[in-house]
Amino acid sequence: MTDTQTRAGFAALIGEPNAGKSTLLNWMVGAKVSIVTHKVQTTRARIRGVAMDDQNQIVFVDTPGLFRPRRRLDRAMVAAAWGGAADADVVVLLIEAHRGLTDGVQAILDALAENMSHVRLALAINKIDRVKAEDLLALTQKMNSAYDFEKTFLISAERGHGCEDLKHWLGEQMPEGPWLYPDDQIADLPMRMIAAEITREKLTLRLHQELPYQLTVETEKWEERKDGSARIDQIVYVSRDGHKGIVLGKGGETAKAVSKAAREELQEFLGRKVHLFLQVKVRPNWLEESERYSEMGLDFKDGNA
Ligand SMILES: Nc1nc2c(ncn2[C@@H]2O[C@H](COP(=O)(O)OP(=O)(O)OP(=O)(O)O)[C@@H](O)[C@H]2O)c(=O)[nH]1
Ligand SMILES: [Mg+2]
Repeated sequence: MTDTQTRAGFAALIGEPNAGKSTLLNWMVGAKVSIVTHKVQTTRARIRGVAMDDQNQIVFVDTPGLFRPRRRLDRAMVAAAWGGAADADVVVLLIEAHRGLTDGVQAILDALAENMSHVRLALAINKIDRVKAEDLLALTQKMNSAYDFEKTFLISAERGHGCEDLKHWLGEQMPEGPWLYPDDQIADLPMRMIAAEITREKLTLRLHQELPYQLTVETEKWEERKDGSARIDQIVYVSRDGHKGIVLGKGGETAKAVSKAAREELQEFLGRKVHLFLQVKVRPNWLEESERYSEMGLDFKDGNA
């Protein structure tokens, strides 16, 4: 009887911006469902990805990075991250091996101790490919004297090192019960949102400084065509006139390159032809508009101090 008992639950990934949470989620799911860039604050909302370990189902919850919020969007992102942790059966804190116990990590540990001491917490030291093995032992000890983690994993989310062990352990920690999603479903994000995220990733990779933070992408229209292809219309909202010019680039070059890269990835994801049309609109106040937040899957009210 125990052989057929299934388990299912939620494992939230939290950590500082850039720790590798989205990379780990994608590895666990076996597909890219959450966008990844080398820049901080890439993920904006809670994204779920479904992974199976034998008969155990783990619904991974990718969260925005935790940092000291300043603006409304920051606050909504950080609130979404803590919300993801509070609802999970197990929380995995990701830190970067080469950065160690930073002030930012310490702040997260303090907040966990204060508000979330009931939450089961595991530590994943990520990016072990960037450090020497002997440094890892010292960091493991330092982290475990700073907080009483249930378990520590040494991983490289990018290369997959240690990830199988982490998945297996999490599978065993999930509560007994029926699966929450069909076992062939990998994400619960609507396709139009995944499509917008892919375009935002390509923009973030190509644009410099603060600009990626200042823009948002929405899928405006999605049309299924008779020939099996899809026509997708998206709007890139920016807050200033000058930003529109930067997103478009000289002679529209930047927008064209972004649109090509996004279209190629979408075609691969969907397995069919895609016609992608991007439009850039200036909307000075979009960072204060509740509709923009609901499109991103964030709670506008959480952005209030
Ligand atoms: N060397 C190395 N780089 C990694 C590893 N895992 C992730 N990265 C890189 O770290 C950067 C950030 O990865 P993300 O997965 O976007 O990080 P995140 O924690 O989701 O970041 P936010 O969404 O901004 O909070 C990317 O450039 C990844 O390629 C790893 O194991 N080793
Ligand atoms: Mg992320």
